[in-house]
Amino acid sequence: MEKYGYRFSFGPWNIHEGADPFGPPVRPPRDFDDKLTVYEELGFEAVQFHDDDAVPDLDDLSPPQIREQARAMRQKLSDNGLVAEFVAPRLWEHPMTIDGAFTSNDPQARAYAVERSKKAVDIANELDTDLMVLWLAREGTYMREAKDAVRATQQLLEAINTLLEYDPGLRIAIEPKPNEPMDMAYIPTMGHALALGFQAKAPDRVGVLMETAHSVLAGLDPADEIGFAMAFGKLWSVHLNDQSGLKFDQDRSFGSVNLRSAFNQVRVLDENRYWEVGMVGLDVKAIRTQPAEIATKHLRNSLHTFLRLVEAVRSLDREKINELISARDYEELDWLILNTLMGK
Ligand code: 3MF
Ligand code: MG
Repeated sequence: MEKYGYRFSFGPWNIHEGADPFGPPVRPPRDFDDKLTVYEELGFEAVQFHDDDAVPDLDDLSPPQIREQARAMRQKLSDNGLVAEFVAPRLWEHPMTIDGAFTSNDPQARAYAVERSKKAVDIANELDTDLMVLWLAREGTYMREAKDAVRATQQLLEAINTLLEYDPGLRIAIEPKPNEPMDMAYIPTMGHALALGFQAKAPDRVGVLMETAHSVLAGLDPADEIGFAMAFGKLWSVHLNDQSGLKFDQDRSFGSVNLRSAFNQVRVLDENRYWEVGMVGLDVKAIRTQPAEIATKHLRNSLHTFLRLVEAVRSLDREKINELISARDYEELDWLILNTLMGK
């Protein structure tokens, strides 16, 4: 399989049991070691981690115990020919984060969030990655009057500064999402994430992760969100997937809902040499109906769709496109793209 210089990653949560808010799991859990075998089988080279994917129950462990377990995980990765892409602190499940993590109204909860994130940095170091992803899941409101948006923004900045200071080699990629689990999130779009990063103490070490479904949920174009971040050299990771309109976060296979949008995401990534700066992360979930023994096809499909779209982008007749642009014949350009997507 020609990969055109791209490296692919996903997280262990992308092989999951199919539970949703209305029903229990429909597939048995696969243990982590078993999931690791899927990576090579499907052509992936890197693992995305939540801190507790790498070190389970880390809240109950001391920093040296955490480091030791993370080292064991690194060994396991290298035994499987894999590397870690990033570590993300899971700041949305512990009772301390019910009212938010870095922006909680409770100072003890805020302290917990910072301590937990420092542990995630330690894990990243042991896993030999300099990248932390911050999905600010519970930083926002259900009840607008319960929080102060100015103060919350400053608290987020302080937390980021604390982490940058804690590890001078750390890079942070903020993953914006407009809602879910919160009604309204404080960092809903690429613009918000980048603005926060530019204000940080070490702005060169703060970038972003663009997730397709999150951009669609914000009513924005994922390819333009990618382009905006790449214009500043700030796109350090992606969660490519798909999303059918404004509903719950679906994490559908890449390109399966809106192939033209997927094409344009690949186009902007490829034209700007994304393979040189980041990995292609696929944050996709099998739909609930998929039988357990064949529940990794969403990963296969997403990776192959990406590669097929790279081929489509590189096959475009640039001269012809420039002619059509000069003639302002965008209808013909439309037809050219549709034909490319339909296989002529
Ligand atoms: C939520 C997400 C998350 C994040 C992950 C890493 C479970 O909508 O997309 O995936 O991507 O926590 O930051
Ligand atoms: Mg994601």
